[in-house]
Amino acid sequence: HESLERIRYGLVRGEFVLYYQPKVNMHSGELIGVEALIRWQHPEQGLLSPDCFLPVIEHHPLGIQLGEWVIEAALGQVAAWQAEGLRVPVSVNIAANHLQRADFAERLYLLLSLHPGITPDMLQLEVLESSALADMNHVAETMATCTRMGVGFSLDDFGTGYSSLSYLKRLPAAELKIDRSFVRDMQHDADDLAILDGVLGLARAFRRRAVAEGVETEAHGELLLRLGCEYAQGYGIARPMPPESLPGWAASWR
Ligand code: G
Ligand code: G
Ligand code: NA
Repeated sequence: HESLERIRYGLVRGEFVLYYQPKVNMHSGELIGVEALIRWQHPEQGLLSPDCFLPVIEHHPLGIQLGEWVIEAALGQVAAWQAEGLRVPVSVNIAANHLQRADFAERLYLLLSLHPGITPDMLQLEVLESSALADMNHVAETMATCTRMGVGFSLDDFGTGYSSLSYLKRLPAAELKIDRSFVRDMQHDADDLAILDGVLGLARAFRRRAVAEGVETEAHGELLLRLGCEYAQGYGIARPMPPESLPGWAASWR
Protein backbone atom coordinates (compact mmCIF):
# COMPACT_ATOMS: atom_id res chain seq x y z
CA HIS A 1 0.00 0.00 0.00
CA GLU A 2 1.09 3.53 -0.81
CA SER A 3 1.37 6.18 1.88
CA LEU A 4 -1.16 8.93 2.39
CA GLU A 5 1.50 11.54 1.60
CA ARG A 6 2.49 9.87 -1.65
CA ILE A 7 -1.17 9.68 -2.69
CA ARG A 8 -1.69 13.37 -1.90
CA TYR A 9 1.42 14.22 -3.95
CA GLY A 10 0.14 12.01 -6.80
CA LEU A 11 -3.16 13.87 -6.84
CA VAL A 12 -1.37 17.24 -7.00
CA ARG A 13 0.88 15.96 -9.78
CA GLY A 14 -2.03 14.66 -11.84
CA GLU A 15 -0.94 11.02 -11.67
CA PHE A 16 -4.46 9.59 -11.32
CA VAL A 17 -6.36 8.61 -14.43
CA LEU A 18 -9.76 7.17 -15.20
CA TYR A 19 -10.39 4.09 -17.30
CA TYR A 20 -13.85 3.47 -18.68
CA GLN A 21 -15.75 0.21 -19.06
CA PRO A 22 -18.74 0.09 -21.45
CA LYS A 23 -22.20 -0.88 -20.28
CA VAL A 24 -24.36 -2.09 -23.18
CA ASN A 25 -27.79 -3.26 -24.22
CA MET A 26 -26.97 -6.77 -25.50
CA HIS A 27 -30.24 -6.90 -27.41
CA SER A 28 -29.94 -3.68 -29.41
CA GLY A 29 -26.18 -3.32 -29.24
CA GLU A 30 -26.53 0.19 -27.86
CA LEU A 31 -23.81 1.64 -25.64
CA ILE A 32 -25.88 2.80 -22.64
CA GLY A 33 -23.08 4.16 -20.48
CA VAL A 34 -19.53 3.77 -19.20
CA GLU A 35 -18.27 3.17 -15.68
CA ALA A 36 -15.32 5.29 -14.62
CA LEU A 37 -12.66 3.24 -12.80
CA ILE A 38 -9.72 4.98 -11.18
CA ARG A 39 -6.10 3.98 -11.79
CA TRP A 40 -2.83 5.49 -10.59
CA GLN A 41 -0.26 6.07 -13.29
CA HIS A 42 2.64 5.80 -10.85
CA PRO A 43 5.95 7.04 -12.31
CA GLU A 44 7.95 4.17 -10.77
CA GLN A 45 5.42 1.39 -10.29
CA GLY A 46 3.29 1.66 -13.40
CA LEU A 47 -0.48 1.47 -13.51
CA LEU A 48 -1.80 0.74 -10.01
CA SER A 49 -5.27 -0.60 -9.27
CA PRO A 50 -7.57 1.07 -6.72
CA ASP A 51 -6.94 -1.71 -4.19
CA CYS A 52 -3.41 -0.28 -3.78
CA PHE A 53 -4.57 3.15 -2.64
CA LEU A 54 -8.32 3.47 -1.97
CA PRO A 55 -8.20 1.53 1.34
CA VAL A 56 -5.47 3.91 2.62
CA ILE A 57 -7.62 7.03 2.20
CA GLU A 58 -11.05 5.54 2.77
CA HIS A 59 -11.56 7.23 6.14
CA HIS A 60 -9.47 10.31 5.47
CA PRO A 61 -10.47 13.70 4.01
CA LEU A 62 -8.15 12.92 1.10
CA GLY A 63 -10.65 10.24 0.08
CA ILE A 64 -13.31 12.92 -0.35
CA GLN A 65 -10.88 15.05 -2.34
CA LEU A 66 -10.08 12.13 -4.63
CA GLY A 67 -13.79 11.31 -4.91
CA GLU A 68 -14.50 14.85 -6.07
CA TRP A 69 -11.59 14.67 -8.49
CA VAL A 70 -13.13 11.53 -10.03
CA ILE A 71 -16.52 13.25 -10.55
CA GLU A 72 -14.84 16.33 -12.01
CA ALA A 73 -12.59 14.29 -14.33
CA ALA A 74 -15.46 12.06 -15.48
CA LEU A 75 -17.61 15.10 -16.31
CA GLY A 76 -14.70 16.63 -18.22
CA GLN A 77 -14.34 13.41 -20.19
CA VAL A 78 -18.05 13.28 -21.02
CA ALA A 79 -17.75 16.86 -22.33
CA ALA A 80 -14.73 15.90 -24.44
CA TRP A 81 -16.51 12.86 -25.94
CA GLN A 82 -19.60 14.99 -26.55
CA ALA A 83 -17.47 17.47 -28.50
CA GLU A 84 -16.28 14.52 -30.64
CA GLY A 85 -19.88 13.53 -31.30
CA LEU A 86 -20.08 10.65 -28.81
CA ARG A 87 -22.86 11.15 -26.29
CA VAL A 88 -22.45 8.67 -23.45
CA PRO A 89 -23.45 8.90 -19.78
CA VAL A 90 -20.82 8.14 -17.16
CA SER A 91 -21.17 6.18 -13.91
CA VAL A 92 -18.93 7.11 -11.00
CA ASN A 93 -18.37 4.96 -7.90
CA ILE A 94 -19.12 6.87 -4.69
CA ALA A 95 -17.74 5.76 -1.34
CA ALA A 96 -20.39 5.49 1.39
CA ASN A 97 -18.70 8.04 3.66
CA HIS A 98 -18.55 10.51 0.77
CA LEU A 99 -22.26 10.14 0.00
CA GLN A 100 -23.07 10.54 3.69
CA ARG A 101 -21.48 13.96 4.00
CA ALA A 102 -23.94 16.72 4.84
CA ASP A 103 -22.82 18.86 1.89
CA PHE A 104 -22.72 16.09 -0.73
CA ALA A 105 -25.63 17.35 -2.87
CA GLU A 106 -24.45 20.94 -2.66
CA ARG A 107 -20.91 20.02 -3.73
CA LEU A 108 -22.27 17.88 -6.56
CA TYR A 109 -24.36 20.80 -7.78
CA LEU A 110 -21.21 22.92 -7.80
CA LEU A 111 -19.24 20.32 -9.78
CA LEU A 112 -22.07 20.03 -12.31
CA SER A 113 -22.26 23.80 -12.69
CA LEU A 114 -18.62 23.78 -13.83
CA HIS A 115 -19.83 21.91 -16.92
CA PRO A 116 -22.86 23.82 -18.21
CA GLY A 117 -22.70 21.88 -21.49
CA ILE A 118 -23.44 18.62 -19.71
CA THR A 119 -26.93 17.79 -18.51
CA PRO A 120 -27.02 16.16 -15.04
CA ASP A 121 -28.58 13.01 -16.50
CA MET A 122 -25.20 12.31 -18.11
CA LEU A 123 -23.94 11.48 -14.60
CA GLN A 124 -24.86 8.40 -12.63
CA LEU A 125 -23.56 7.54 -9.17
CA GLU A 126 -22.88 3.94 -8.17
CA VAL A 127 -23.42 3.34 -4.48
CA LEU A 128 -21.75 0.31 -3.00
CA GLU A 129 -24.53 -1.65 -1.42
CA SER A 130 -22.25 -3.84 0.69
CA SER A 131 -20.91 -0.92 2.71
CA ALA A 132 -23.71 -0.58 5.23
CA LEU A 133 -24.93 2.97 5.04
CA ALA A 134 -25.07 4.17 8.60
CA ASP A 135 -27.96 6.57 8.31
CA MET A 136 -30.32 5.36 5.63
CA ASN A 137 -32.82 8.19 6.08
CA HIS A 138 -30.14 10.78 5.49
CA VAL A 139 -28.73 8.93 2.48
CA ALA A 140 -32.21 8.49 0.99
CA GLU A 141 -32.75 12.23 1.37
CA THR A 142 -29.42 13.08 -0.26
CA MET A 143 -30.17 10.70 -3.11
CA ALA A 144 -33.62 12.24 -3.58
CA THR A 145 -32.10 15.73 -3.75
CA CYS A 146 -29.55 14.61 -6.34
CA THR A 147 -32.26 12.77 -8.28
CA ARG A 148 -34.28 15.99 -8.46
CA MET A 149 -31.16 17.64 -9.91
CA GLY A 150 -31.27 14.98 -12.64
CA VAL A 151 -28.43 12.75 -11.47
CA GLY A 152 -29.11 9.00 -11.55
CA PHE A 153 -28.23 6.36 -8.95
CA SER A 154 -27.24 2.75 -9.16
CA LEU A 155 -26.99 0.16 -6.36
CA ASP A 156 -23.65 -1.55 -6.96
CA ASP A 157 -22.90 -5.24 -6.31
CA PHE A 158 -26.61 -5.72 -5.64
CA GLY A 159 -27.42 -8.82 -3.66
CA THR A 160 -24.20 -9.06 -1.66
CA GLY A 161 -24.91 -6.52 1.09
CA TYR A 162 -26.54 -6.83 4.47
CA SER A 163 -29.79 -5.19 3.55
CA SER A 164 -30.31 -5.36 -0.19
CA LEU A 165 -34.07 -5.47 0.12
CA SER A 166 -34.34 -2.48 2.48
CA TYR A 167 -32.07 -0.55 0.14
CA LEU A 168 -34.23 -1.52 -2.80
CA LYS A 169 -37.32 -0.36 -0.99
CA ARG A 170 -35.98 2.85 0.51
CA LEU A 171 -33.29 4.21 -1.78
CA PRO A 172 -34.30 5.98 -4.99
CA ALA A 173 -31.87 4.22 -7.34
CA ALA A 174 -33.09 3.69 -10.89
CA GLU A 175 -30.54 0.95 -11.55
CA LEU A 176 -29.41 -2.27 -9.85
CA LYS A 177 -26.06 -3.77 -10.77
CA ILE A 178 -26.26 -7.49 -10.18
CA ASP A 179 -23.07 -8.66 -8.54
CA ARG A 180 -20.81 -10.72 -10.76
CA SER A 181 -20.59 -13.52 -8.19
CA PHE A 182 -24.14 -14.54 -9.22
CA VAL A 183 -23.32 -14.38 -12.92
CA ARG A 184 -20.05 -16.31 -12.95
CA ASP A 185 -21.48 -19.84 -12.45
CA MET A 186 -25.12 -19.33 -13.29
CA GLN A 187 -25.02 -21.97 -16.03
CA HIS A 188 -23.96 -24.66 -13.55
CA ASP A 189 -25.15 -23.42 -10.19
CA ALA A 190 -28.92 -23.65 -9.72
CA ASP A 191 -28.77 -21.45 -6.60
CA ASP A 192 -27.03 -18.63 -8.45
CA LEU A 193 -29.51 -18.94 -11.29
CA ALA A 194 -32.42 -18.74 -8.84
CA ILE A 195 -30.95 -15.63 -7.18
CA LEU A 196 -30.37 -14.02 -10.55
CA ASP A 197 -33.90 -14.78 -11.67
CA GLY A 198 -35.27 -13.48 -8.37
CA VAL A 199 -33.29 -10.24 -8.54
CA LEU A 200 -34.49 -9.69 -12.12
CA GLY A 201 -38.06 -10.18 -10.92
CA LEU A 202 -37.52 -7.68 -8.11
CA ALA A 203 -36.03 -5.19 -10.55
CA ARG A 204 -39.09 -5.51 -12.78
CA ALA A 205 -41.51 -5.19 -9.85
CA PHE A 206 -39.73 -2.05 -8.61
CA ARG A 207 -39.22 -0.72 -12.15
CA ARG A 208 -35.46 -0.53 -11.77
CA ARG A 209 -33.06 -1.22 -14.62
CA ALA A 210 -31.04 -4.37 -13.94
CA VAL A 211 -27.48 -4.51 -15.26
CA ALA A 212 -25.52 -7.75 -15.00
CA GLU A 213 -21.89 -7.36 -13.96
CA GLY A 214 -19.07 -9.73 -14.87
CA VAL A 215 -20.37 -10.92 -18.24
CA GLU A 216 -17.28 -12.74 -19.43
CA THR A 217 -18.54 -15.16 -22.09
CA GLU A 218 -21.05 -15.43 -24.91
CA ALA A 219 -22.87 -18.11 -22.88
CA HIS A 220 -23.33 -15.63 -20.01
CA GLY A 221 -24.82 -13.13 -22.42
CA GLU A 222 -27.18 -15.63 -24.06
CA LEU A 223 -28.52 -16.97 -20.78
CA LEU A 224 -29.02 -13.45 -19.40
CA LEU A 225 -30.98 -12.48 -22.49
CA ARG A 226 -33.17 -15.56 -22.06
CA LEU A 227 -33.78 -14.51 -18.43
CA GLY A 228 -34.87 -11.09 -19.68
CA CYS A 229 -31.73 -9.17 -18.72
CA GLU A 230 -30.48 -7.19 -21.68
CA TYR A 231 -28.13 -4.77 -19.93
CA ALA A 232 -24.64 -5.95 -19.18
CA GLN A 233 -21.05 -5.07 -18.44
CA GLY A 234 -18.01 -7.32 -18.34
CA TYR A 235 -14.73 -8.46 -19.85
CA GLY A 236 -16.68 -10.43 -22.51
CA ILE A 237 -18.03 -7.11 -23.83
CA ALA A 238 -15.08 -4.85 -23.13
CA ARG A 239 -12.36 -4.39 -20.55
CA PRO A 240 -11.91 -1.02 -18.87
CA MET A 241 -10.05 1.16 -21.38
CA PRO A 242 -8.37 4.58 -21.52
CA PRO A 243 -10.72 7.33 -22.71
CA GLU A 244 -9.09 7.77 -26.10
CA SER A 245 -9.96 4.15 -26.97
CA LEU A 246 -13.70 4.50 -26.36
CA PRO A 247 -14.84 6.25 -29.60
CA GLY A 248 -13.09 3.59 -31.70
CA TRP A 249 -14.51 0.79 -29.59
CA ALA A 250 -18.02 2.28 -29.80
CA ALA A 251 -17.77 2.54 -33.58
CA SER A 252 -16.65 -1.07 -34.04
CA TRP A 253 -18.83 -2.80 -31.43
CA ARG A 254 -21.60 -4.71 -33.27
O1 G B 1 -11.47 -1.51 -11.82
P1 G B 1 -11.06 -2.32 -10.66
O2 G B 1 -11.19 -3.78 -10.74
O3 G B 1 -9.62 -2.10 -10.43
O4 G B 1 -11.80 -1.75 -9.36
C1 G B 1 -11.60 -2.32 -8.12
C2 G B 1 -12.58 -1.75 -7.14
O5 G B 1 -12.36 -0.35 -6.94
C3 G B 1 -14.03 -1.89 -7.58
O6 G B 1 -14.78 -2.34 -6.50
C4 G B 1 -14.44 -0.51 -7.94
O7 G B 1 -15.81 -0.27 -7.65
C5 G B 1 -13.55 0.36 -7.07
N1 G B 1 -13.33 1.63 -7.72
C6 G B 1 -12.80 1.85 -8.94
N2 G B 1 -12.75 3.17 -9.22
C7 G B 1 -13.28 3.81 -8.15
C8 G B 1 -13.52 5.19 -7.84
O8 G B 1 -13.27 6.11 -8.63
N3 G B 1 -14.05 5.46 -6.62
C9 G B 1 -14.35 4.48 -5.73
N4 G B 1 -14.87 4.85 -4.55
N5 G B 1 -14.17 3.18 -5.99
C10 G B 1 -13.64 2.84 -7.19
O1 G C 1 -18.80 -3.27 -9.30
P1 G C 1 -17.40 -2.84 -9.19
O2 G C 1 -17.27 -1.36 -9.22
O3 G C 1 -16.73 -3.48 -8.06
O4 G C 1 -16.75 -3.40 -10.52
C1 G C 1 -15.62 -2.86 -11.09
C2 G C 1 -14.54 -3.89 -11.08
O5 G C 1 -14.92 -5.11 -11.75
C3 G C 1 -13.36 -3.39 -11.79
O6 G C 1 -12.30 -3.76 -11.07
C4 G C 1 -13.37 -4.11 -13.13
O7 G C 1 -12.08 -4.21 -13.67
C5 G C 1 -13.94 -5.45 -12.70
N1 G C 1 -14.59 -6.18 -13.78
C6 G C 1 -15.28 -5.65 -14.81
N2 G C 1 -15.75 -6.62 -15.63
C7 G C 1 -15.34 -7.79 -15.10
C8 G C 1 -15.51 -9.16 -15.51
O8 G C 1 -16.14 -9.49 -16.52
N3 G C 1 -14.95 -10.11 -14.71
C9 G C 1 -14.26 -9.80 -13.58
N4 G C 1 -13.75 -10.80 -12.87
N5 G C 1 -14.08 -8.53 -13.18
C10 G C 1 -14.60 -7.52 -13.93
NA1 NA D 1 -19.11 0.00 -9.59
